[in-house]
Amino acid sequence: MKLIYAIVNNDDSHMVSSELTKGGFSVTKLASTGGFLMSGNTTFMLCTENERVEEAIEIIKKCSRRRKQYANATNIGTMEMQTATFPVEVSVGGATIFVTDVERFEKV
Ligand code: 2BA
Repeated sequence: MKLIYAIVNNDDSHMVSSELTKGGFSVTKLASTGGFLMSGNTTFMLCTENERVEEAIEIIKKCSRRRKQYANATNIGTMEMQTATFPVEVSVGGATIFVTDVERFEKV
């Protein structure tokens, strides 16, 4: 068994969730926050047989778009010691995926 973690944009999460469920996968959705942009995203946890990992990843890929988002970069001025923030464009997604081994899987 493998455990897949997939971090996706909130705007894609409904589609990812419904397509995985349609595909017969059991998924858990967690509300998460990206450490860099400090904005909300969605983390899916999905445990499945080794043979179905690629199928799950394909569904997640198909439903997750790459987007441009803006982060506020801070520039601390040296002369007047003023703090200025300015937007920096960042490319986010489609999905960030981790696949780990599962030592034991039980439903009791
Ligand atoms: P965030 O941490 O909010 O990152 C959003 C986007 O900002 C990233 O998109 C990347 O393009 C950029 N970014 C992140 N950290 C950066 C840094 N230190 N310097 C410059 N740019 C940086 P993605 O790579 O597509 O990541 C989307 C979200 O997936 C991340 O949101 C985070 O929640 C998660 N993630 C990505 N890589 C991860 C990792 N290695 N471990 C854990 N979570 C990760």
